[in-house]
Amino acid sequence: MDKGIADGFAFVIQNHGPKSISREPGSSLGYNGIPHGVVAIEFDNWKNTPYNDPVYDHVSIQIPDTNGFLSCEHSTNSLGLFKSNFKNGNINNCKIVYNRKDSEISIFLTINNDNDLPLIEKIENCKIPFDFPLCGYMGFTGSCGDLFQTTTIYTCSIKAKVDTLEGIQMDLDSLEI
Ligand SMILES: [Ca+2]
Repeated sequence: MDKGIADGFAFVIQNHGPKSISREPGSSLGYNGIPHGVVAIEFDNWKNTPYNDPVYDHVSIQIPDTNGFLSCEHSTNSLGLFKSNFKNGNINNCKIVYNRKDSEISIFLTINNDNDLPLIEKIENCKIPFDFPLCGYMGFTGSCGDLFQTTTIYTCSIKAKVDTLEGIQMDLDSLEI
């Protein structure tokens, strides 16, 4: 991601359709309100009071509301988050691991700061209160409002142990964020 101002992007899993995206600009990060949602991992670098965003840039695990719509709301729909420095103009690397057996998600984000050793930011073993569906759509969404920035996804690879259904591992490599 470049050092532009707002708003961020998300890695989204949903069961609505291959072209499903939020129609709200800016704060929705392109996913807020998508029906039949499963989970969104948001990389959010703009504080939006209506969604109770924390005051700092963050990575958060967001689940749908009670009607199944993916939600940016943090007070009711965030399972966990961590403060992040991903908006640095460098290529950073992220790994997201979902373990079906324990219904847990972990996120490992390697931040490549100039002139510094890589910084590892993470949240581990965050409990998901439902089983992931056995099929769905994965993709990236993003949005801007009046302020702009550029996010580039260089590579994304997914590894899944679909034979046992005990674990699904997703590796998202080399995200320029
Ligand atoms: Ca925001």
